[in-house]
Amino acid sequence: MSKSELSAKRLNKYLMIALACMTLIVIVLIIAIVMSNKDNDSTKTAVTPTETPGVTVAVTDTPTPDAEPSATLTPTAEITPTKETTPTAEVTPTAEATPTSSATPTAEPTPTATATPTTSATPTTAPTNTPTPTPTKTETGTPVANHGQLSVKGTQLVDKNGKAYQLKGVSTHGLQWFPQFVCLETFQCVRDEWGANAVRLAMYTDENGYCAGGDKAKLKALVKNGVNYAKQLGLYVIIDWHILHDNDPNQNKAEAIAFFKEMATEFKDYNNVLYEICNEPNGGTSWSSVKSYALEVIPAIRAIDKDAIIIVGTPTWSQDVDVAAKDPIKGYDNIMYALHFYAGTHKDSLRSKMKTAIEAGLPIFVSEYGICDASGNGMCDEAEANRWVAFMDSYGVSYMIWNLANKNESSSLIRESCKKLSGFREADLNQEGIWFVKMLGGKIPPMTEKEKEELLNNAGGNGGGDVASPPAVSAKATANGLTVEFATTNTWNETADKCYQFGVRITNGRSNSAKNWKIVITFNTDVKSNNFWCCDATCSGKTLTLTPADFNKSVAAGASTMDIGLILQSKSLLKVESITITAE
Ligand code: IDC
Repeated sequence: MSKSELSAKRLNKYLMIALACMTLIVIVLIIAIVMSNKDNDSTKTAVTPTETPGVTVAVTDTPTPDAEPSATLTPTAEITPTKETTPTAEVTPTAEATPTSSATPTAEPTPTATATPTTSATPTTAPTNTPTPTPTKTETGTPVANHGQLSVKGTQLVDKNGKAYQLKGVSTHGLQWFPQFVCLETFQCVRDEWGANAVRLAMYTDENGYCAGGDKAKLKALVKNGVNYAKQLGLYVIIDWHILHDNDPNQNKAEAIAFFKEMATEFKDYNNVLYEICNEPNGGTSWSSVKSYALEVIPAIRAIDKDAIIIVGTPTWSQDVDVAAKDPIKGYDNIMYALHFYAGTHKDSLRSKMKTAIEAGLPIFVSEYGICDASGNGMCDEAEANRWVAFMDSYGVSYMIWNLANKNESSSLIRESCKKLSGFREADLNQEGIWFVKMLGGKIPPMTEKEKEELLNNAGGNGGGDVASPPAVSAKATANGLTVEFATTNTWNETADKCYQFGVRITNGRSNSAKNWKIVITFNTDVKSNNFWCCDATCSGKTLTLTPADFNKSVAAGASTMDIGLILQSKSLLKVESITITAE
């Protein structure tokens, strides 16, 4: 071995040792790094599917054959179950399904419990929670801000964009009797909580009204304030020259012209005012007489206010629209004709007059209606009222309910016992009021069982019989084409007894007459009756049996009985347990 061979061999040996040392160092370093990672990064241990539920979801949802666990196990954004199973965007009925949030400008921003189905992931829950939409409730902004100056196009009321628009609102009672409800607070409640878009100011001419000894200045101030409150709230407002017992508007024509000139001067630049120039001509006043009155009042208004809607009353308490349709007022735009109904009294035959008139081209405005009888009292007929609403809606007709007051009568929306001016609960309203708010899709707190009971117990607390038509006791049954409706019209306490006044109505839906009808009602407790009319009533324990009087033994096909009623007394609160009707 040469000297050079020897040194090369030695060099190789050193190199091998150096390499071995370096390999050792690298191994030690790798072990150190691995160990330190193991301590610091706990997610690396979470790769075992059994260790965290999150992993199980990931693996089953996205079966990745890939051996690299960290890639499949940490895509939280896509896999998190909450994201997939709560499609908040579709399910939560925000803007469309809960009108409270977008529609009522101020009222209740909190959606109701039923309307936020956060617990359910099925998108079908949204439609079932959708209340009946009404023009005012589905919009943001006030009715007047959205719809501006109204006008008449053909038979239809239209808004500033020429689109069909319905006013659905409330008429005050006589301003001389119930001035307190003409206030910002009540009107705001009517708009935001009840869902109305218009108010009507009923200024009686007779009965201590404007032309019969009433305080003219005060009445005019009420009208002007009322219009300004409505303007402030973006509500439409009807100024109603409320003739009634003074039959013919010509009786006070000069006063009417002066009044409307003053109003038109004051409000010519407002876009929310409508004028109703004669509530209900009656007492044989003919259409030609009404028309000649209108032909003097309309030009007086038009000379000042060029475009406001003017509503003209029609004969027979604003029912003879068919007569007016044959001879309408010519030469003026934006004229409408009043039709008034009370669902307890007026039914199909009045609707057919309305249909005839509209089809003949007459623009109709229902500037007053009630769901009780035409006296403004008696039983409410919700089924008939609903038929009217559907009918008016189908023709795009506007309607204003009678009345915004707390008088002891069925047509007063507010109970006599309620002295509030806003924030009404169901317990504060009469049957007509509750029906109205529901019909408009408004939102008010419902009546609790306790409130129902309290209402009955307090009835009569200030003299007896002061609660009109509490909804506490009512029943309805249909059998063999016959329907019987049984409802409280009044309640009060008498010493140890609870007293209930009931109205009863039988409707014969058969094609032949029904004879010798018999109604049997069973209550939860014993009842007695000493007072009944248009029927015969006998009580035995918990059972009441009603049979006809001499004159109503037979109910014609399609007809309803009228005026059957009775007073029942019991020791405790009444509940109907069963009701049957039979007839030959
Ligand atoms: C009624 C009121 C009642 C008042 C009476 C006065 O409800 O409290 O004592 O007027 O005359 C109408 C009239 C409207 C009536 C209403 C109910 O426009 O003034 O109100 N009605 O009778 N037309 C048909 C019914």
